[in-house]
Amino acid sequence: MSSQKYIYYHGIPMPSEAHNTESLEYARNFSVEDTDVFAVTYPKSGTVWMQEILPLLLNGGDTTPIKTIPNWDRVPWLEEKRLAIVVDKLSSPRAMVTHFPYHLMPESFHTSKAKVINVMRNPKDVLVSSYFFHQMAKFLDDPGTFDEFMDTFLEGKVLFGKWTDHVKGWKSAELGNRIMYITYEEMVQDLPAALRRMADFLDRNLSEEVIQKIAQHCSFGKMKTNDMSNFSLVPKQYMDPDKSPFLRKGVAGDWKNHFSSEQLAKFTKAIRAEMESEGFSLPWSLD
Ligand code: PPS
Repeated sequence: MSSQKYIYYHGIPMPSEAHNTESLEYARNFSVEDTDVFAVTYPKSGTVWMQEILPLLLNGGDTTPIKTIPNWDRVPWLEEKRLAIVVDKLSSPRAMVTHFPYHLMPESFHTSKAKVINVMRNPKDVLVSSYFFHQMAKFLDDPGTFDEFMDTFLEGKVLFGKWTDHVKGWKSAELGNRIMYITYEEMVQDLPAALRRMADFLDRNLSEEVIQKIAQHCSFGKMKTNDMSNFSLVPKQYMDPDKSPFLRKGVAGDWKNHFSSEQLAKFTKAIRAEMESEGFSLPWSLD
């Protein structure tokens, strides 16, 4: 991995464009409040979707934040440089996202009552989404061929390290009823049902009308045309939508259009080997 493009923090590569030593230390020492809500994701698993969903669930469906504040300032990444700049402007309850593995969460997080929604996505679709993202995000390494990138991904030489390590860490987190697990696929299949589950978890009593309104505003089509969420505000030299839009396809199962049978066998074998000693099963079939 190019040494200029990534900073290593506790052995985990993160893009230097958005992270530096100060932002990472700031995150580690961050003072978490009991009312904070974190959406935790491995990259390309639904982070930006949660930046749309959380403000709406927490404020009862008021669309002002999603229409007026860019996603990175509205629901900032815990570990990124922007957090220190916008933290005082966050309304309470604060919503943040993070790609941090569980063991890097701030100390104050562990003693707080802050809640976590962990969104996991089928790793085959994570790989495909990440492959296209590496083509459009100029601050990341060129992914090479899909075959090469699969090896890079399986070796964990990608932003935030191995997918399996991230999932294992968060799945075994001992957070009791402070954590809720959901998959990207459940959200794609029935967004209103996913929103109801999240609203219950966050102790928000929302009417069916509000749930439907939130689902509509968080649909892939609506988010794709929301300039506060589609990264069109980012200069082309950093993110080039002509190579691939950030909101690319928004479906489950696109991997079927990209994996050969040999690649599927290799990918499945590698992920299985990493997961076999775990006490939980993945919510998707790997075959
Ligand atoms: S990042 O870079 O880690 O913040 O990326 P992340 O936001 O986690 O993941 C990007 C993928 O999420 C898809 N996405 C959505 N899918 C369905 N519906 C909605 N509303 C939605 N919003 C974002 C986005 O399109 C990326 O997936 P792919 O497969 O590339 O389309």
